[in-house]
Amino acid sequence: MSLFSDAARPVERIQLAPGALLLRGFADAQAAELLREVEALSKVSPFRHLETPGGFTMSVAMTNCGAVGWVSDRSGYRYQALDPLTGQAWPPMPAAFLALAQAAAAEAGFPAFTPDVALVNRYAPGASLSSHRDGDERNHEHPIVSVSLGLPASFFFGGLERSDPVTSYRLDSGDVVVWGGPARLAYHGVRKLKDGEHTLTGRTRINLTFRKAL
Ligand code: MD6
Ligand code: FE
Repeated sequence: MSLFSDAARPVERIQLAPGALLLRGFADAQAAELLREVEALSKVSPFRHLETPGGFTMSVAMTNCGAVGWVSDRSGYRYQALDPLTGQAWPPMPAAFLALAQAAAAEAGFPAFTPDVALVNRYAPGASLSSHRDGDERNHEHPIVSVSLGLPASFFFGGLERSDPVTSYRLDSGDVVVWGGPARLAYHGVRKLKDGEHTLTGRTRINLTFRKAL
Protein backbone atom coordinates (compact mmCIF):
# COMPACT_ATOMS: atom_id res chain seq x y z
CA MET A 1 0.00 0.00 0.00
CA SER A 2 1.29 3.46 -0.82
CA LEU A 3 2.41 5.63 2.02
CA PHE A 4 0.25 8.32 0.43
CA SER A 5 -2.96 6.33 -0.08
CA ASP A 6 -4.91 8.66 2.21
CA ALA A 7 -3.72 11.83 0.50
CA ALA A 8 -6.32 13.91 -1.34
CA ARG A 9 -6.55 13.07 -5.04
CA PRO A 10 -5.78 15.77 -7.57
CA VAL A 11 -9.15 17.15 -8.68
CA GLU A 12 -10.25 15.70 -12.02
CA ARG A 13 -12.93 17.44 -14.15
CA ILE A 14 -15.32 15.31 -16.18
CA GLN A 15 -18.07 16.89 -18.27
CA LEU A 16 -21.31 14.90 -18.03
CA ALA A 17 -23.22 17.17 -20.44
CA PRO A 18 -23.06 20.87 -21.38
CA GLY A 19 -23.60 22.60 -18.00
CA ALA A 20 -22.87 19.47 -15.92
CA LEU A 21 -19.48 18.75 -14.40
CA LEU A 22 -18.12 16.03 -12.14
CA LEU A 23 -15.29 17.30 -9.94
CA ARG A 24 -13.67 14.12 -8.68
CA GLY A 25 -12.01 14.55 -5.29
CA PHE A 26 -13.06 18.19 -4.87
CA ALA A 27 -14.30 17.62 -1.28
CA ASP A 28 -11.73 15.03 -0.18
CA ALA A 29 -10.03 17.40 2.25
CA GLN A 30 -13.33 18.48 3.86
CA ALA A 31 -15.10 15.08 3.96
CA ALA A 32 -14.51 14.32 7.64
CA GLU A 33 -15.54 17.81 8.74
CA LEU A 34 -18.69 17.74 6.58
CA LEU A 35 -19.65 14.40 8.14
CA ARG A 36 -19.20 15.79 11.65
CA GLU A 37 -21.60 18.59 10.71
CA VAL A 38 -24.09 16.04 9.34
CA GLU A 39 -23.94 14.17 12.64
CA ALA A 40 -24.60 17.39 14.59
CA LEU A 41 -27.45 18.70 12.44
CA SER A 42 -29.18 15.29 12.38
CA LYS A 43 -29.50 15.55 16.16
CA VAL A 44 -31.63 18.69 15.64
CA SER A 45 -33.58 17.56 12.55
CA PRO A 46 -33.35 13.74 12.43
CA PHE A 47 -33.17 11.66 9.26
CA ARG A 48 -36.57 10.35 8.19
CA HIS A 49 -38.06 8.35 5.32
CA LEU A 50 -40.48 10.65 3.50
CA GLU A 51 -43.66 9.50 1.84
CA THR A 52 -44.14 10.35 -1.85
CA PRO A 53 -47.37 11.89 -3.15
CA GLY A 54 -48.09 8.47 -4.67
CA GLY A 55 -47.96 6.82 -1.24
CA PHE A 56 -44.54 5.14 -1.43
CA THR A 57 -41.94 5.47 1.32
CA MET A 58 -38.56 6.63 0.00
CA SER A 59 -35.65 4.24 0.62
CA VAL A 60 -33.30 7.22 1.07
CA ALA A 61 -33.54 8.87 4.51
CA MET A 62 -33.50 12.68 4.40
CA THR A 63 -33.07 15.78 6.47
CA ASN A 64 -32.19 19.40 5.64
CA CYS A 65 -30.35 22.44 6.85
CA GLY A 66 -30.73 26.06 5.83
CA ALA A 67 -33.55 28.61 5.64
CA VAL A 68 -35.94 26.06 4.18
CA GLY A 69 -36.05 22.30 3.73
CA TRP A 70 -37.38 20.01 1.01
CA VAL A 71 -40.23 17.78 2.13
CA SER A 72 -42.63 15.34 0.56
CA ASP A 73 -45.89 13.87 1.76
CA ARG A 74 -49.24 12.77 0.35
CA SER A 75 -50.03 16.35 -0.68
CA GLY A 76 -46.87 16.84 -2.80
CA TYR A 77 -43.28 18.07 -2.82
CA ARG A 78 -42.36 21.51 -1.50
CA TYR A 79 -39.88 23.63 0.43
CA GLN A 80 -40.87 24.79 3.88
CA ALA A 81 -39.27 26.81 6.68
CA LEU A 82 -40.26 24.42 9.48
CA ASP A 83 -39.27 20.79 9.88
CA PRO A 84 -42.60 18.89 9.98
CA LEU A 85 -41.05 16.33 12.34
CA THR A 86 -39.98 18.81 15.02
CA GLY A 87 -42.21 21.80 14.28
CA GLN A 88 -39.05 23.94 14.52
CA ALA A 89 -36.82 25.70 12.00
CA TRP A 90 -34.26 23.50 10.24
CA PRO A 91 -30.72 23.81 11.63
CA PRO A 92 -28.71 26.59 9.97
CA MET A 93 -26.40 25.70 7.12
CA PRO A 94 -22.89 25.10 8.56
CA ALA A 95 -20.26 27.55 7.28
CA ALA A 96 -18.19 24.62 5.96
CA PHE A 97 -21.15 23.49 3.82
CA LEU A 98 -21.65 26.93 2.31
CA ALA A 99 -17.95 27.45 1.59
CA LEU A 100 -17.62 24.11 -0.17
CA ALA A 101 -20.79 24.53 -2.23
CA GLN A 102 -19.76 28.01 -3.37
CA ALA A 103 -16.25 26.90 -4.24
CA ALA A 104 -17.53 23.94 -6.28
CA ALA A 105 -20.10 26.07 -8.10
CA ALA A 106 -17.45 28.69 -8.92
CA GLU A 107 -15.11 25.97 -10.18
CA ALA A 108 -17.89 24.82 -12.52
CA GLY A 109 -18.59 28.33 -13.82
CA PHE A 110 -21.33 29.53 -11.45
CA PRO A 111 -19.55 32.19 -9.39
CA ALA A 112 -22.60 33.71 -7.65
CA PHE A 113 -24.22 30.64 -6.08
CA THR A 114 -25.91 31.42 -2.75
CA PRO A 115 -27.68 28.20 -1.67
CA ASP A 116 -30.37 28.52 0.98
CA VAL A 117 -30.81 24.79 1.56
CA ALA A 118 -28.77 21.63 1.74
CA LEU A 119 -30.76 18.43 1.50
CA VAL A 120 -28.91 15.72 3.38
CA ASN A 121 -29.61 12.25 2.05
CA ARG A 122 -28.57 9.03 3.75
CA TYR A 123 -28.34 5.81 1.72
CA ALA A 124 -28.13 2.38 3.36
CA PRO A 125 -27.25 -0.68 1.24
CA GLY A 126 -30.16 -1.28 -1.16
CA ALA A 127 -31.40 2.33 -1.11
CA SER A 128 -31.85 4.03 -4.49
CA LEU A 129 -33.34 7.13 -6.06
CA SER A 130 -35.35 6.65 -9.23
CA SER A 131 -34.96 8.95 -12.23
CA HIS A 132 -36.12 12.48 -11.44
CA ARG A 133 -35.39 16.18 -12.01
CA ASP A 134 -34.71 18.65 -9.22
CA GLY A 135 -37.39 21.13 -10.27
CA ASP A 136 -39.14 22.42 -7.13
CA GLU A 137 -36.91 25.50 -6.85
CA ARG A 138 -38.31 28.90 -7.80
CA ASN A 139 -35.60 29.96 -10.23
CA HIS A 140 -33.73 27.46 -12.34
CA GLU A 141 -30.89 29.85 -13.18
CA HIS A 142 -29.10 28.60 -10.07
CA PRO A 143 -27.17 25.32 -10.29
CA ILE A 144 -27.41 22.20 -8.14
CA VAL A 145 -24.28 21.16 -6.23
CA SER A 146 -24.17 17.55 -5.05
CA VAL A 147 -21.47 16.22 -2.70
CA SER A 148 -20.88 12.49 -2.15
CA LEU A 149 -19.50 11.15 1.15
CA GLY A 150 -18.86 7.59 2.31
CA LEU A 151 -19.73 4.48 0.29
CA PRO A 152 -19.51 4.80 -3.51
CA ALA A 153 -22.68 5.01 -5.59
CA SER A 154 -23.62 4.52 -9.21
CA PHE A 155 -25.14 7.84 -10.33
CA PHE A 156 -26.85 8.12 -13.72
CA PHE A 157 -27.29 11.34 -15.66
CA GLY A 158 -29.41 11.80 -18.77
CA GLY A 159 -31.10 14.58 -20.70
CA LEU A 160 -34.13 16.83 -20.49
CA GLU A 161 -36.53 14.04 -21.45
CA ARG A 162 -37.08 11.03 -19.22
CA SER A 163 -36.60 8.80 -22.29
CA ASP A 164 -33.16 10.28 -23.14
CA PRO A 165 -30.22 7.89 -22.79
CA VAL A 166 -28.31 8.00 -19.51
CA THR A 167 -24.66 7.48 -18.63
CA SER A 168 -23.60 6.03 -15.27
CA TYR A 169 -20.73 7.34 -13.16
CA ARG A 170 -19.24 5.97 -10.00
CA LEU A 171 -19.32 8.65 -7.30
CA ASP A 172 -16.77 8.18 -4.53
CA SER A 173 -16.46 9.98 -1.25
CA GLY A 174 -15.29 13.53 -1.97
CA ASP A 175 -16.70 13.67 -5.50
CA VAL A 176 -18.86 16.71 -6.35
CA VAL A 177 -21.30 17.07 -9.25
CA VAL A 178 -22.49 20.52 -10.37
CA TRP A 179 -25.28 20.93 -12.89
CA GLY A 180 -26.86 24.11 -14.17
CA GLY A 181 -27.57 26.11 -17.31
CA PRO A 182 -28.71 23.79 -20.12
CA ALA A 183 -28.38 20.75 -17.79
CA ARG A 184 -30.30 22.21 -14.85
CA LEU A 185 -33.43 20.14 -15.43
CA ALA A 186 -31.71 16.95 -16.60
CA TYR A 187 -33.02 13.62 -15.38
CA HIS A 188 -30.74 11.78 -12.95
CA GLY A 189 -30.84 9.19 -10.19
CA VAL A 190 -28.88 6.75 -8.06
CA ARG A 191 -28.87 2.96 -8.50
CA LYS A 192 -29.27 0.59 -5.55
CA LEU A 193 -26.39 1.17 -3.16
CA LYS A 194 -24.04 -1.81 -2.91
CA ASP A 195 -23.10 -2.96 0.55
CA GLY A 196 -19.61 -2.12 1.74
CA GLU A 197 -17.63 -0.54 4.50
CA HIS A 198 -16.21 3.00 4.35
CA THR A 199 -13.63 4.36 6.79
CA LEU A 200 -15.61 7.57 7.39
CA THR A 201 -19.23 6.33 7.34
CA GLY A 202 -19.33 2.54 7.75
CA ARG A 203 -22.13 0.96 5.68
CA THR A 204 -23.58 4.31 4.62
CA ARG A 205 -23.48 6.87 1.85
CA ILE A 206 -24.29 10.53 2.55
CA ASN A 207 -25.16 12.99 -0.20
CA LEU A 208 -25.45 16.74 0.30
CA THR A 209 -27.51 18.51 -2.36
CA PHE A 210 -27.26 22.29 -2.35
CA ARG A 211 -29.89 24.41 -4.01
CA LYS A 212 -31.16 27.95 -4.07
CA ALA A 213 -34.83 27.24 -3.50
CA LEU A 214 -36.26 30.72 -2.83
C1 MD6 B 1 -26.97 11.64 -5.29
N1 MD6 B 1 -29.03 12.84 -5.32
O1 MD6 B 1 -27.32 11.13 -4.24
C2 MD6 B 1 -27.92 12.43 -6.11
N2 MD6 B 1 -32.11 14.59 -5.60
O2 MD6 B 1 -25.84 11.50 -5.76
C3 MD6 B 1 -30.12 13.38 -5.88
O3 MD6 B 1 -30.24 13.52 -7.06
C4 MD6 B 1 -31.20 13.82 -5.05
O4 MD6 B 1 -30.33 12.63 -3.18
C5 MD6 B 1 -33.15 14.99 -4.89
C6 MD6 B 1 -33.29 14.65 -3.57
C7 MD6 B 1 -32.34 13.86 -3.00
C8 MD6 B 1 -31.26 13.42 -3.73
FE1 FE C 1 -31.79 14.94 -7.57
